Amino acid sequence: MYRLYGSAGSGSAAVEAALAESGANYVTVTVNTGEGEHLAAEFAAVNPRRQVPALELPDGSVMTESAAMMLHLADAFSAAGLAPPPGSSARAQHDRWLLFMAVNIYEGELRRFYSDRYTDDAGGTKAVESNAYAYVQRHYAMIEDAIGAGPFLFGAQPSMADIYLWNLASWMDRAWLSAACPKLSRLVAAVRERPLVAPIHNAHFDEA
Ligand SMILES: N[C@@H](CCC(=O)N[C@@H](CS)C(=O)NCC(=O)O)C(=O)O
Repeated sequence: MYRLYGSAGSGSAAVEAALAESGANYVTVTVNTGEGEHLAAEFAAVNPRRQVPALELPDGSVMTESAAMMLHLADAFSAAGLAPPPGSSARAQHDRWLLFMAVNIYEGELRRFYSDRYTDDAGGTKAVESNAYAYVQRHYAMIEDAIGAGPFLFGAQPSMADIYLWNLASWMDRAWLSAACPKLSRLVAAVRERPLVAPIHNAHFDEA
C-alpha cells in the first residue's frame, strides 16, 4: 500500500492522479500546508525538507520529489502505459519534458509563491515574484511549441508528463494560459476530464 502525504492544491495532486491512473493501492494523508502542518516535528520525521508531496512506498521507505514519484510509478505500474519503455528514445523525451517542468516551472512557481525565500532584500520580493512569473510563462511557451497534434504531449496516449502538466497549469492564470498556450490548455482540459482525474481535480482546485 502506498501512502501519499499531500495538501489540497499542491504538487501532490499529480502524484495522487498518477496513483489512481496506475491502479495502485494507496491512501492519502492530508498535511495542510496552509495551516503549517508540514512544519510539525511529526511530518519532519517523514520528510526532513518539510514539503509535500512525500510518498511512502509499500516497503515503508519514503521518497520525495514529485517528478521522481511520477517516474517511479510509471515503472512500478508499467502495464498502465503512462510512460514509454525505459531506455527507449520515446522515454528519453518523456523524461526530458517531465524534468523540464519540474526544474523550470515548478521551481519557478515556488519563486513566485515564496518570493521572500529567494532574496535577502525585504523590499525586493515583488521583483522576485514578477521575474519568476515571466520565467514560468516563457517555459510554458516552450512546452506549447513542443506539442504536436495532441491532445497529449506525445499524441493520443496520455503520460505522466501530461498529468504533471495538468497539476502545474492549475496554478496559472486561466485566461493567460488559454490565450498564450491554446494547445497546452486543451491538453490540460483533456487530463482534467479523465474519469479518475476529475474527482481529484475537484478536491484540489477551486474552480469558482
Ligand atoms: N521539489 C519538490 C517541491 C515540493 C514543494 O515545494 N511543495 C510545496 C507545495 S506545492 C510545499 O510543500 N510548500 C510548503 C513549504 O515549502 O513551506 C517536489 O517536486 O516535490
